[in-house]
Amino acid sequence: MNNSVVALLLLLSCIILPAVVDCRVRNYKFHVVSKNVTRLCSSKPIVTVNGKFPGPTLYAREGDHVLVKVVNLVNYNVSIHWHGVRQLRTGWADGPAYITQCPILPGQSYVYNFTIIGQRGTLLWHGHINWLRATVHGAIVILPKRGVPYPFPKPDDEKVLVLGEWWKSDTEAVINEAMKSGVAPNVSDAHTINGLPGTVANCSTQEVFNLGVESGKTYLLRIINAALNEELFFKIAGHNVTVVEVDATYVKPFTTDTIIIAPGQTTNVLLNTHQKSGKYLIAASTFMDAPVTIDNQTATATLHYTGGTTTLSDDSPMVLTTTPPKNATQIADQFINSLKSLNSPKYPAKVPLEIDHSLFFTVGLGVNPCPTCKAGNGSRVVAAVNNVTFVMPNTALLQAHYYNIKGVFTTDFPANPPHVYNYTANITKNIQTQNGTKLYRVPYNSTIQVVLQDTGVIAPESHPIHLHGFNFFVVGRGVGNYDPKEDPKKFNLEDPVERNTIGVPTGGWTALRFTADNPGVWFLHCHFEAHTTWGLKMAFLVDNGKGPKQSLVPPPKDLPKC
Ligand SMILES: *[C@@H]1O[C@H](CO)[C@@H](O)[C@H](O)[C@H]1NC(C)=O
Ligand SMILES: *[C@@H]1O[C@H](CO)[C@@H](O)[C@H](O)[C@H]1NC(C)=O
Ligand SMILES: *[C@@H]1O[C@H](CO)[C@@H](O)[C@H](O)[C@H]1NC(C)=O
Ligand SMILES: *[C@@H]1O[C@H](CO)[C@@H](O)[C@H](O)[C@H]1NC(C)=O
Ligand SMILES: *[C@@H]1O[C@H](CO)[C@@H](O)[C@H](O)[C@H]1NC(C)=O
Ligand SMILES: *[C@@H]1O[C@H](CO)[C@@H](O)[C@H](O)[C@H]1NC(C)=O
Ligand SMILES: *[C@@H]1O[C@H](CO)[C@@H](O)[C@H](O)[C@H]1NC(C)=O
Ligand SMILES: *[C@@H]1O[C@H](CO)[C@@H](O)[C@H](O)[C@H]1NC(C)=O
Ligand SMILES: *[C@@H]1O[C@H](CO)[C@@H](O)[C@H](O)[C@H]1NC(C)=O
Ligand SMILES: *[C@@H]1O[C@H](CO)[C@@H](O)[C@H](O)[C@H]1NC(C)=O
Ligand SMILES: *[C@@H]1O[C@H](CO)[C@@H](O)[C@H](O)[C@H]1NC(C)=O
Ligand SMILES: *[C@@H]1O[C@H](CO)[C@@H](O)[C@H](O)[C@H]1NC(C)=O
Ligand SMILES: [Cu+2]
Repeated sequence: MNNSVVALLLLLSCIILPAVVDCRVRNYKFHVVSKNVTRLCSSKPIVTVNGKFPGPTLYAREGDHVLVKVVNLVNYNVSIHWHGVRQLRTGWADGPAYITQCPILPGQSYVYNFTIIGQRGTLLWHGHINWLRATVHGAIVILPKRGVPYPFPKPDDEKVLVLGEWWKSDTEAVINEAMKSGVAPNVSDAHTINGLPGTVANCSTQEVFNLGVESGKTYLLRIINAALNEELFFKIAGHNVTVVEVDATYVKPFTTDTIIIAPGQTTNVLLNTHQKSGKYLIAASTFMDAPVTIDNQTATATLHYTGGTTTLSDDSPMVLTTTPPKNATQIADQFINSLKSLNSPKYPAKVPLEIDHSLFFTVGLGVNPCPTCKAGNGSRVVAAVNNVTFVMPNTALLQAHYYNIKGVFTTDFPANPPHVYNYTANITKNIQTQNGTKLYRVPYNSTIQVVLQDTGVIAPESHPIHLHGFNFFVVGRGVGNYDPKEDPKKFNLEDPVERNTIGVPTGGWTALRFTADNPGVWFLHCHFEAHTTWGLKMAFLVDNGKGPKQSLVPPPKDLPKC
């Protein structure tokens, strides 16, 4: 065969089999389609990608160019976010509806076009409009560059485990009902592991994910929390795991029997299959240390030693385990405090040491008047950052910025809350918020510190905060009110964990640092979908730099319009 034939064949196989063939350009087709799926012994139509729940895994290597053509074949507006992908200068491909793009309308399509730069590990993709991400989600696996080893023992094999939630109702109906009533939305009916809840009471069907392993091997488990509203504990009976990476950044390895993972976070662990044979329970259950109604169903799966060739007829009894109780704050804290950047010569922790913008953001709930909200007695629960409840615009913010369209947003997002008070006290007065589509604007390459402070309005509660377009370093964390004099003395500026989503502890605070080296409009929001819908969100506007490759690229021709 001559070279051009080889090149053509490679190109074709890269288009048809981007997950299997090693390509520098990965071409994916995501068809958003409705599919009837049976869970908990009843069937309902759900919105899926390519008919799969969870959706297909997107494989790429660090440095690859990724093209995903998303075709919307359902009667909902759609957009997809590549959660944690930096999207350097390609904000048009980030995905949050009305922030970086208008939705893909029914019958339309859009090609997400981005390059994976300086990242390797596990991330996730998910729907980023209304509550579609309940069923529209899947894994992103970024392999290291060819020939570059992992900074930990090479696993024999790897497996993806996507944790999620299942509703018997249509999730769009759940959130619409809650927004009408003004009160909290219904919680899910089950948790899932790779789409399956495990053995379920009052349902004869087996809906158990089976993870087949061989004895004496090392597996890399890529664990993703794709649930809408709940942080999860995850545990495997009879096995400890070694944590090696979170949010596609390497960490100093540590061993644990339980991991805690918030929605939007990913955790890679090594599992040594040191047992000889048998079946071991895998369990995922909610962590919630505030008086909030949760789905308390534990999802279960099976770790099954198959002895080489798959023989699933093993009758040995299952080795059981229980996850911590939902209020096990100490176990969660211990895990979170164990996470440190690898900070090796190859993977240094480039923590900003001089800060240009020092921000203090309260995050929490509020209550506003709502004459039509009967269930809420004439008021509705809202959420806010620095007392601003974010109002979604009708035009995407990035477009408004690029084309200089006036009246879509303002750049007066406050650097501090309007009042100083005891944030974590039981606050019952002055709990109204103000509306706004406010951005915080910074020059290219500024260094930013954000202290996120939970409030006690209604109840203190953990908030997994996600930042688009950047990774940040988690330099500090504590309970109660942040003390700007004493707490910075205890910051870890040496090897803080680097990630894209972090839980603000219930009734406490978290401090982050990042460098604004990515021009565009970047969303910051709670990854509990209920809180985001209520307005716990804002955005940063990062200006273009003056140098080459410091500007947002021009918008693609097929960018959806509002
Ligand atoms: C899916 O289920 C609904 C009922 O929930 C039914 O009306 C519809 O025909 C089913 N569609 C398919 C393709 O099976
Ligand atoms: C992807 O974007 C780059 C610029 O960032 C552009 O050169 C290229 O043509 C785009 N590819 C497609 C298929 O749109
Ligand atoms: C939410 O739960 C309530 C009480 O169980 C139920 O009446 C209502 O139908 C549920 N809403 C939806 C959209 O399923
Ligand atoms: C897990 O690690 C703990 C602490 O090191 C140890 O006590 C326990 O025996 C280990 N469990 C297993 C199943 O290896
Ligand atoms: C789970 O929640 C339900 C309803 O909220 C409650 O009745 C039940 O007692 C809870 N179960 C456990 C084990 O906490
Ligand atoms: C967790 O909840 C249980 C049952 O409600 C209670 O007995 C226990 O004291 C709580 N633990 C903590 C640490 O709050
Ligand atoms: C705030 O915005 C919401 C829509 O997001 C609207 O329903 C409400 O009336 C607004 N409140 C005020 C005081 O403007
Ligand atoms: C703030 O409120 C908390 C909870 O009520 C209380 O324990 C604490 O003493 C208060 N702090 C101050 C400075 O008043
Ligand atoms: C908060 O204060 C209100 C009013 O004083 C009281 O009804 C409520 O029980 C308190 N909540 C907590 C958790 O202390
Ligand atoms: C929040 O904003 C509302 C509306 O402007 C105001 O009434 C309230 O005092 C503010 N609350 C705080 C804690 O700043
Ligand atoms: C960004 O700022 C850092 C210092 O914080 C500096 O070392 C670096 O050269 C700057 N990069 C650009 C592209 O301006
Ligand atoms: C879909 O998006 C378009 C463009 O923003 C908007 O006009 C339309 O109302 C949206 N449709 C629904 C059902 O939300
Ligand atoms: Cu939240």
